[in-house]
Amino acid sequence: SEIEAVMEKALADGEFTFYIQPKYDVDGSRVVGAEALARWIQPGGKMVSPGEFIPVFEQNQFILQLDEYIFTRVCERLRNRLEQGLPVVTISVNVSRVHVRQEDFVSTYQAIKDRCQIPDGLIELELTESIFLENLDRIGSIIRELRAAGFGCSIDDFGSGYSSLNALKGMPVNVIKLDREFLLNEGDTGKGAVIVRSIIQMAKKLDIETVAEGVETPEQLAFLKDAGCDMIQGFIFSRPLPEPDFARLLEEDA
Ligand code: G
Ligand code: G
Ligand code: MN
Ligand code: NA
Repeated sequence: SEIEAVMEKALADGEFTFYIQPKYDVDGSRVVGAEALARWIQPGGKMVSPGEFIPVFEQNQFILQLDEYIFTRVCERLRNRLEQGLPVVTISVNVSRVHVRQEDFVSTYQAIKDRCQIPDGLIELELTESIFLENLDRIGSIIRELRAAGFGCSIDDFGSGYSSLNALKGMPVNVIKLDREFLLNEGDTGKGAVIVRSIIQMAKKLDIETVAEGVETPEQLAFLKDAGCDMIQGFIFSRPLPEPDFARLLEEDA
């Protein structure tokens, strides 16, 4: 494909970068974390959306290189801010399920974290719910290794399709990210609302924090606050921002 013809050169030329979307407390008064999201900005300024390139890169394995590249850039940025004494929050980075089939995934990520001297807990790795389709024993042991290496771990897109609640038993994740689909076209009375409330209650009992994604309206926010959701990520508070804009936000917040 067209994308495949240029992807390696694009990576080498620095066309890939990341935006950062803040996560807020339910009152929207404090930035409590953030997610790094890959962006491909081609010469001339054309932005290719992740929706176009991530599926292609998952097919051809190039996602392994892109994820590691984004993760490395985020670690370097954090190191730089820590050295300057600037405020930081926990940043989550997406990891494709393709990684969990690689023998050296955990050791590679740990080596980058160590090289950048990132304190434990400052990076969270987001594993999409579709990892539940992989070997569950293997996923469980990878998550345990990641936690032991000082990474936070979240299940992204939780509830979008594959979740088996039973699988959570063997997965010591510390965060669940509720899929945006839950919030679409729903008041706080529909079946979706009952399910969201139940997931949040279950998560609390399992000592797992919850993030609601794609929150856009005051009604959704009020519902999530009432349901006891811990963190809000969505356009209602902020879009994904270029890194310098996010940095400014943190410094104003501090
Ligand atoms: O930023 P946006 O909402 O358009 O992202 C679209 C999708 O791309 C999301 O599902 C997100 O998880 C995925 N995505 C964004 N950045 C990365 C990345 O660095 N690695 C992987 N594997 N997926 C990403
Ligand atoms: O990794 P994940 O699939 O969770 O990626 C989050 C995606 O959701 C990104 O593409 C981001 O741009 C998008 N997003 C974040 N907040 C909102 C929102 O409030 N509404 C919509 N429609 N998309 C959002
Ligand atoms: Mn994500
Ligand atoms: Na998601």
